Amino acid sequence: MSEQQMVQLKMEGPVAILTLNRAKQLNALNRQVLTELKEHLDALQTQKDVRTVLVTGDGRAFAAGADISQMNNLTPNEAQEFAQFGQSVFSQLEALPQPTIALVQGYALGGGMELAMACDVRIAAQGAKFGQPEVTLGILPGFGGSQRLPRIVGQGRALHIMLSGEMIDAEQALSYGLVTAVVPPEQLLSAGFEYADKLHKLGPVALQMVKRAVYEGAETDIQRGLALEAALFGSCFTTADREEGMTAFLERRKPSFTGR
Ligand code: CO8
Repeated sequence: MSEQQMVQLKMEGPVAILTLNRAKQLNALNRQVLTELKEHLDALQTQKDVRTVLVTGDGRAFAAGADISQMNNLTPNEAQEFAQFGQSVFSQLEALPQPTIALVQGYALGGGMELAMACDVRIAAQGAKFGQPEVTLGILPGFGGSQRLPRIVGQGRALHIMLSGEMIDAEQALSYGLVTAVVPPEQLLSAGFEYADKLHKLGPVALQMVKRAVYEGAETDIQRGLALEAALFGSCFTTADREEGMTAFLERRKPSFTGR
């Protein structure tokens, strides 16, 4: 891993916290940030003891977008390659077996908002600002925003956000369904841990199946999506967690899942 540590990984029991650590530049996403993020994801995706991943930013921004000073001199081919690199890192984040929660304080703009959207759940601090201001720079979102935003908030709202380039506040993001909760800034991290605690009482295999059904199903038509759901449903019946969950219900006790 690079010595500068633009992305920190901290473990707190079963929770991994990924923190963008470039506060002076409002956590602008340059190649090094994305590379370090990828290195952490490479490690996390095989760590079964990690049950939830929180993604957050240090300072007064979650992330204010891709690094404009680094993008400014790119050739068309280099720009396409950079977009593909960022997309692949965010797709890797989305495909993590563990649930991921973006904890957004301050600005989540451009690539920063796209990073938040590659997480499964988003919680905002009061005062957070979201936006896809790429059009103000003469570009369009390039780290997956044009694809994920319509899937999350619907085409009309997504087009409004991307065409206007205007920021929306945390309350509006809540009303759009872009975030699921808005909390006081000082409670943002604890809100992430509380959410993680709730997930840890559930079977990790079932959570993983939900992610796969949603994300892989979104890539296909409804008939194939339904077939995928049925196949995943069937495979749950090979797990000890399914047996424990149903037996515990019938015995009127709390289940104790083992992740098998
Ligand atoms: N890139 C590089 N540096 C940035 C960025 C950024 N996106 N955002 C902020 N910074 C830097 C500033 O340059 C400044 O640095 P310095 O102190 O050295 O001058 C520092 O962070 C603090 O920023 P400001 O002084 O501007 O702080 P303000 O509080 O005045 O303003 C804003 C905060 C409103 C967030 C403002 O910084 C801003 O508008 N930032 C840019 C937001 C933006 O346009 N983001 C979208 C970028 S494009 C993108 O994300 C596309 C993703 C896909 C790329 C595909 C690859 C080709």
